[in-house]
Amino acid sequence: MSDGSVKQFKKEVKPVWCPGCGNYGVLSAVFQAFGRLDVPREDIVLVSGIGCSSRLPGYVNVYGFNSVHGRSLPIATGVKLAKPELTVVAVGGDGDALSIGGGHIPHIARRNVDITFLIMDNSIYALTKGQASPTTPFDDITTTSTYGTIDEPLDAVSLALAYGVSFVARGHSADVKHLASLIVEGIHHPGFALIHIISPCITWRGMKGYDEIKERTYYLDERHDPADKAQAVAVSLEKERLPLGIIYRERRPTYWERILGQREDAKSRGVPSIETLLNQFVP
Ligand SMILES: Cc1ncc(C[n+]2csc(CCOP(=O)(O)OP(=O)(O)O)c2C)c(N)n1
Ligand code: SF4
Repeated sequence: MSDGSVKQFKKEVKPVWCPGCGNYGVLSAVFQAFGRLDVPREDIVLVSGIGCSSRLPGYVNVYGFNSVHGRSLPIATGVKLAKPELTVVAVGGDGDALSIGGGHIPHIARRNVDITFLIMDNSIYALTKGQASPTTPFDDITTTSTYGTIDEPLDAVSLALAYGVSFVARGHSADVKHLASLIVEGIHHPGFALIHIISPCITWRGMKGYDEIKERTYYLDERHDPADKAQAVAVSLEKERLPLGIIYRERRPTYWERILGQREDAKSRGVPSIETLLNQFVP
């Protein structure tokens, strides 16, 4: 059983992220959150795609899977369904989550698989050297948009609400304590939890990321009711200052609960088990 300490989750391996990268804040929040879970290390799995942010599982002393670009969610789903008792957390960048991997979000949302997805959004493809990503703001200069981007950016929170994700939150890497609380809440939520994390890349987008975070965000207070979808959609559409905290939360059956329900239903109707069916073909 976990002794609740953060130290047990730290590895000897030192992160190779640039000094000042927002990913350090996310890593600290993950350490703090895991320390508060009361779940043994060997029952936690971190799954990522490819990118600077997707290196995170390599730095945490739990089971980790560094998969291929954009495929963390299908792999995390497989892990969770094979061993539902595990705590499964998927992590990755905005490119990984919303571009190449974007097609997986609606399906995990409608199935409500009980995993937590941390989208570390730095608005750039950082590992591959600064190309415009699906969340790069309009008109920004990047290595692939030297005259400014001409694409509108995607918003992870609005997408999550439209897809029917049952837990939607936003935090940022400069407020580790707040982010750790969101991660704990997301993991405790029975169902798919998507946490959008503003996590600046200082190398390809500069230090302005940190100054802008405080100016461009505000914390939701008790006037916000996360059970009210209309209110959640309304705050998600605010663009001048982005809301931070739990934006939406809904309890509905998880995929595993539905599987168990269907199994019980089949049993009560006398449908033979898989073992019985297989035994008919095995001499
Ligand atoms: C199938 C495939 N396509 C493209 C790549 C190249 N690639 C590696 S990481 C990456 C983008 C990383 O950006 P993001 O997911 O936003 O993460 P960040 O590095 O910014 O944390 C790309 C395009 C790849 N590895 N595999
Ligand atoms: S390139 Fe950007 S995202 Fe990657 S480690 Fe450096 S600061 Fe972080």
